[in-house]
Amino acid sequence: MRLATHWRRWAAGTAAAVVVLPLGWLWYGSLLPGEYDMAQMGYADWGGGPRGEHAGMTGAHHGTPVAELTADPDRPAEVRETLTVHDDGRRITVNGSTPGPMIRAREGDLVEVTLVNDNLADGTTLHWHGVDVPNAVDGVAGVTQDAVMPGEEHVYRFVAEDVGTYWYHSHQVSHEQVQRGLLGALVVDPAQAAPADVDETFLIHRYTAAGSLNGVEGFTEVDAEPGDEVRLRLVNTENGLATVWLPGATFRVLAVDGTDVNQPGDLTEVAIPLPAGGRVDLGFTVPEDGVRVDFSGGPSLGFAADAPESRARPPDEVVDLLTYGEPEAPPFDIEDPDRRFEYVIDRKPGFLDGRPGLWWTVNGGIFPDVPMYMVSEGDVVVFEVTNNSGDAHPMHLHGHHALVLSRDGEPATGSPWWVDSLEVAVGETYEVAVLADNPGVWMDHCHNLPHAAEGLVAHLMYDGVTSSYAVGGDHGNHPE
Ligand SMILES: [Cu+2]
Repeated sequence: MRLATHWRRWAAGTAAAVVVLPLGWLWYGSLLPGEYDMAQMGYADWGGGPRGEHAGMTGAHHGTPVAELTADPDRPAEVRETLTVHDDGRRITVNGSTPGPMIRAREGDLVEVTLVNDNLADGTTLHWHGVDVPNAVDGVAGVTQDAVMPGEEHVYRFVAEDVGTYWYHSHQVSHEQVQRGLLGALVVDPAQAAPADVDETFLIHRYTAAGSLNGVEGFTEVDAEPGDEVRLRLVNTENGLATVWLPGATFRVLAVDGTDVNQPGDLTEVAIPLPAGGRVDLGFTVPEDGVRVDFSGGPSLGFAADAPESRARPPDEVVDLLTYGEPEAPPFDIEDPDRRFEYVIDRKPGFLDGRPGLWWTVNGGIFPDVPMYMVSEGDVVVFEVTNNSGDAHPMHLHGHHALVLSRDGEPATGSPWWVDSLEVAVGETYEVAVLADNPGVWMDHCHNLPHAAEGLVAHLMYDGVTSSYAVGGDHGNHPE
């Protein structure tokens, strides 16, 4: 009897050890050091124990520091703004409001923005979403700068070469700061082009459960007359897909993620899905009885139209940008890419910095065991992005425009479809091509920002570039 009890205890103890010891090892091995250099991840061979202990984190390779990848420091700015961010306990405002002021530039202008952190205890940054800025001003805490602490300032300078509709937002603790309002629009007008009669920009955002347009829930009347040509710029600053529809109206999708669509055709009774982080510019002529624009989450717009008595449901059909518009030759050779990368998104149980959970994986690894996609300047790079994770992901590559080549093996046949924010639905595979023409270390992450905070982050990094910053550390850099 005694022997049997001992035996049982020994067996139970051994069984527990068999389970617990490897789990403990996985847990221990997942711990991130207090500070780590993102740029070293491409070279690091993580050993056991807290990450980075064995990784030789300090200055192991040579190259141009990220901080030196700037616009011409001697060129005076055409557009100058100061943006002061303030936490009022409920929302984060920019110059006293959220959304913050729109920054409007003309193609070729040098834009200089001074960020002032009034009182954001976590620190903050500004990221220029969709604009191919020099890497030093990409605004990612711990990768391209240190978080700007209360009382500090930081200057961003870039030439507005990319015409179109963009936005700015925090990239420090971004899953909180963006949702609470640290965001605004950035529009770059072409050097020469006649403006539309009505040119309006709306940021779609959920401060609460209800959707809002430029901070206004419900109906917004836009100043317009029948016969006006309208350019309606829409920015989805939420974490999920937004749906937009224009009941009964004829319209065109003029631009996607800032880039004009080639020969866009007329559309009626189709919904427009807008990924998190993404933008569309819609064009229409206001008819006699006006135009109404409806949005998922509740808000709506009226152009010479009254508030709807009851909101229409979105049309079943959606515009498919894979086939919309007319094709055009791409500006670089996509037939024979220099590099092909896989970006496979999935989920698995494990530890993220010591926390157990069901975490996102990239190519099978939980952050930071994810690829550092290494490229050389001038490379044509094809990414195959596959989503096996059971949830949709709006994928956002910094510093580059990506050209969609195919979806689930079906080639793109419409207008060149350039994206920086691409919705990859459950089970989908997209092939996109990128010209590596902007040296630096660039995030390539999910713009459902809580997902990014849960590790759905990888980086594109150029040969010959070294980071100047570290995640964690004295500055508390936490980009997601
Ligand atoms: Cu995601």
